[in-house]
Amino acid sequence: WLERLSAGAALLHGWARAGDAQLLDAVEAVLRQSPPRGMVTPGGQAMSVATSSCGDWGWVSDRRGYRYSAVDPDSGQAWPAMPDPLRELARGAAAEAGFAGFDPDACLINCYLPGARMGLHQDKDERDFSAPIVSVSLGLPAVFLLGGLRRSDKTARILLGHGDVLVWGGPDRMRFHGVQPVQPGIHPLLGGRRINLTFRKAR
Ligand code: MD5
Ligand code: FE
Repeated sequence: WLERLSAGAALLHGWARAGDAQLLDAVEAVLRQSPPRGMVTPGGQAMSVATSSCGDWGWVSDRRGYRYSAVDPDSGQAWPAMPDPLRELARGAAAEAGFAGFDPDACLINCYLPGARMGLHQDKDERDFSAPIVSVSLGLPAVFLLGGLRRSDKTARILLGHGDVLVWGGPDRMRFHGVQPVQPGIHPLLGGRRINLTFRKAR
């Protein structure tokens, strides 16, 4: 069911559950071509989340900064194409939340093992902030932190389980957000990990 969190943000509970095995197969195929890897922030901090991408653009971070790249810096090749089931899931979820016509050109794949977390940040490396962002959670649950437009705004905690899909657009697109450390556990399909797919219009 659709839970409206605010004017531009919706949580589609369990939206990605129905096709989860096919979805995971497609994600695993991408990860064989471009395996998840640790990245460092421009400040030199190692990120605890391992990251890959598919689609025309992939998000990368290193000492030179955050940016979108058409090439996987590890393989020297283009990122794997965005599999149709992923694209269709993102388009369908966006439309359900009121953003018909969403056409993502980047899918960031965040792989969390127990203890991995993501600090409070905004997504602002994209060229056009008018497009929404669609986030799909798979595997172990995580506590998502949803803040406001200033870093100091207080955060709400939202539990994200397997198959939950969040859509952020309009005034909510630029909220600060993060993920608390993932707790150990075993998910029947994914085992001891959480994977988050983040679909974006990068360029
Ligand atoms: C995750 N990933 O669970 C999250 C899901 C990232 C990231 O944050 O940057 O890779 S995406 C959550 C999100 C995206 C855009 C806007 C907002 C939340 N928001 O306004 O709260 O790995
Ligand atoms: Fe983010």
